Amino acid sequence: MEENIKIKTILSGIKPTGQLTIGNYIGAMKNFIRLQDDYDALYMVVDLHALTVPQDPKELRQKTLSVIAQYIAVGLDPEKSTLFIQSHVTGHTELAWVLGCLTGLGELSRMTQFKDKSAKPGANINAGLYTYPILMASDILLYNADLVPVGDDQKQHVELTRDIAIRFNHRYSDTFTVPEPVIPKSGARIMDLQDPLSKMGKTDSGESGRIALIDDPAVVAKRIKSAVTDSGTEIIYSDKDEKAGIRNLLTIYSNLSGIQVADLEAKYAGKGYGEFKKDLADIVTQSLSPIKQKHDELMKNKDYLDEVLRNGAEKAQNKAWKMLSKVYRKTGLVQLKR
Ligand code: AQP
Repeated sequence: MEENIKIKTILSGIKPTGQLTIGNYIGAMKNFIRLQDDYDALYMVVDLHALTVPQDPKELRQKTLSVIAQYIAVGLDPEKSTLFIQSHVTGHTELAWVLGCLTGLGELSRMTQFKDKSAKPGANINAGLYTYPILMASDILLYNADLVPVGDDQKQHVELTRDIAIRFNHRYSDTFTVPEPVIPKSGARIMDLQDPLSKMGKTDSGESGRIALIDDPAVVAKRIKSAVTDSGTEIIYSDKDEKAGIRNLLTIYSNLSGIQVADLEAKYAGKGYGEFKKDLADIVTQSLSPIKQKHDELMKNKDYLDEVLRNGAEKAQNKAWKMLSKVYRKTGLVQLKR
């Protein structure tokens, strides 16, 4: 008899708060692509999360579509993966309410990302920024995801999601799959080119500290050339803070070229930072040029993007309704007879 094997679900999302960086690509999207063949893959643009910081409505719409175009441009195939926009599916915010009633204020206050973002001068510390991890838990649990590919900075939020899932299952009955984060061994935290002790962020890094997937090649070359290094000469991967700049550039080089860091150290032994940076700029522009080209083409074909999003929303919504109704039933909310 044929065995009925359940295909595992993989899910992740990116906030359309700015242009996607090579940090998003190396830390998360490369795993999105790698895993889409073997899993029921759902990748969304988490536009509701973007509202935790003030957004210009017109720009937000444009950036959201641009992220979908970048998903496809990097190699996500709408025939294999469900690509959708979070706000197109009813259920994310509803489930977040239920989960919020199971989450302690102390747990939210311990989230490093909240502490970092709210400590920034002039930060807009709103309730959404604080409760964001609950909405993220809801995004994941609504689809019973087994695996969540993320960069290092999101690990704590996935851990909170696991705690909430376990708590719900314990209080009611077994309902949610407890998800596992998938974090790359190398490149889980790509650093700011100007401040290599801080994460490269879409909004937190200044323009010269980040490289966007759709930056022009000349801009990419300039940013790499002006990346902060150190007063030494050695191109080595060292944990020392003063080598943070070179360590970050080696990580980017290795991830985009597929060459091991040790081989890069050997290749550049006795050579200067200038030559290393020039080669790295070539590697980065070669990797990003086809992505930019494909993205720009897709952005001219809004009908196609609309169709992808319509199909994605429909597939995701079917799953979301089922889960939400199960959760409402288990928590004791009255359901109408069909
Ligand atoms: N620098 C990074 N290195 C490795 N992975 C990263 N990710 C983000 N930055 C890096 C991973 O990309 C996925 C999507 O993240 P996000 O953009 O939705 O949220 P974020 O983690 O809060 O990233 P930003 O760039 O800092 O967002 P802004 O500046 O808009 O607040 C996640 O898996 C993340 O780990």
